[in-house]
Amino acid sequence: MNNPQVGIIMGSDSDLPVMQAAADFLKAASVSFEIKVVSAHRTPLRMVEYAQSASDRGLKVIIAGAGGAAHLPGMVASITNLPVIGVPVKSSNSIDGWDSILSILQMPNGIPVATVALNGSKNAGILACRILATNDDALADYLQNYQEEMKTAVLQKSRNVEGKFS
Ligand code: RP5
Repeated sequence: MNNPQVGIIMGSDSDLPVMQAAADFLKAASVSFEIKVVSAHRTPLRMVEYAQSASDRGLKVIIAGAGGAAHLPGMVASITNLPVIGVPVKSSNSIDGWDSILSILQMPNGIPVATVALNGSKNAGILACRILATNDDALADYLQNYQEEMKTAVLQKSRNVEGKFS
């Protein structure tokens, strides 16, 4: 995609089934993004180059997903000043997901990572859109409509549940 606003990175292609939902939300919202495998441990210099160049290349938000000893989001956040959203992935080398969560969540003061739920990449995509929508009225409208649709769906579910007992 030309002039990506959001960078989606993940530690391995094995993270893609989880990270796909972030890409899907951005695509549906017509937000330009790039998506790459960048490993903190296997390609540390690529990670540094990616984070150092991200702002100059026009990225506004980075979504970083990783599993196990998940250092990618925090290390990227330590290099760039862009907002970084971390997605803990329950991966093949993850004990039960808590390793991924805590590795991404428990950042030291000064280097924030906005951590979403385990495997919660859809919310990472939505949060990235909310950040961009502070300066994009059309995107803000899209997100407002998205919330209205959720509300309508919940009300319909409630009517369905109520109907079973009336
Ligand atoms: C992490 O190790 C990756 O983010 C992935 O979640 C996990 C396993 O990677 P693979 O062995 O599947 O490549 O760095």
